[in-house]
Amino acid sequence: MKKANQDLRIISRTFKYKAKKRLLQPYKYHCGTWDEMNNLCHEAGGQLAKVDTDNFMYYLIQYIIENGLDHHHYWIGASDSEVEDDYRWLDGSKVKRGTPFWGYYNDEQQPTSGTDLNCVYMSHTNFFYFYNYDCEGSFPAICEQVN
Ligand SMILES: [Ca+2]
Repeated sequence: MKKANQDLRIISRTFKYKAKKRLLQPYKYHCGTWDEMNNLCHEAGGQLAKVDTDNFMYYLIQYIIENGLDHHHYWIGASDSEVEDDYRWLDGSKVKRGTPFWGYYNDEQQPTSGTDLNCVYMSHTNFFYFYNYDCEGSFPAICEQVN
């Protein structure tokens, strides 16, 4: 229960942030590489979102759908650019593997290995599960306020 409250606080904080037009955003109209979008988040006082709990992911996806933002993939703040196959959030913490975070592709659960696939997005064509992809791909992003 404590955990749930914590996640709700994150959500309400990001809602407040958006109200100030500074945002948590689904950046619906801006697309860019993972680095470009993280820079855009920085300019807004945040960073690419850390989607590290199932509960936060649930409310985030609900928010995306309720606001009609569900027609895009979104970069989030996870990558294995530093060490192949060792996915980390921007604060250096480990990205959990498996269900309920990662999607399914070609008979395998993501992420698939490959130094050409180092950045993570949430897939609108697959219920916003995580997929890894070329960091030079062009997607909108979900930014999160940084304390
Ligand atoms: Ca990789």
